[in-house]
Amino acid sequence: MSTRGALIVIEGCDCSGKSVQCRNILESLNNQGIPAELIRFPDRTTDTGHLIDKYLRNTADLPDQVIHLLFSANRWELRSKMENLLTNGITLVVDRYSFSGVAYSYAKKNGMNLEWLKSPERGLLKPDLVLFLKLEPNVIKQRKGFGEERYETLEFQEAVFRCFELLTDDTWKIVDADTSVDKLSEILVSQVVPVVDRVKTLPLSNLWS
Ligand code: NYM
Ligand code: MG
Repeated sequence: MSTRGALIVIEGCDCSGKSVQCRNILESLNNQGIPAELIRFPDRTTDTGHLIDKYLRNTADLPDQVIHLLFSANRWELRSKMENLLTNGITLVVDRYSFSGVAYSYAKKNGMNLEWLKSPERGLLKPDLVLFLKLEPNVIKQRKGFGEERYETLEFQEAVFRCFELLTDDTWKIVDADTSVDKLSEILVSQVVPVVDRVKTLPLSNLWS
């Protein structure tokens, strides 16, 4: 019987080390003979991604509702590709997902309610594991590059962190990211490998449905 790959999501505030960790996890899985690929949201290479990129770099302005739906559309563009890869036995390491979508929008506190924000995400694939890299906004603030894009202020990151907390469920593991890159990679890989094994014969399901 063919087995499926696992859908692993890495979440966190800006500059919490997600991208480096995603690369390290991928390399480690591949070294262990586990076929895996990296996916990153937003995917800035698609048409929706180009507009999202402009918005984040402050060269385009959009209503909060519009950018929220664009981030979601950017995930929907990849849904069938992701399902194909997973059913072909490829594990996906995903740098940000719907949780960033909801947390960053909800943190704006402009009246968009949680149910409305979650709604366009329903029907996307449900992750098997969400690893949340927890880092104090005060530490994040000192990291190289912080402050270059929209959303990258201490106050907003604190609000985003509190919004992420509202989205946790039993698929989440909160990991203290205030440690060395290598140690953190080791911790994350040790969480991922058993999940890859456990979900092999389980069906895929949909998020928030
Ligand atoms: N972001 C990311 C959102 O606001 N909604 C989303 O759905 C996603 C996936 O984009 N500040 C925000 C979080 C980040 C920014 O992501 C770009 P990154 O991983 O920093 O390139
Ligand atoms: Mg960023």
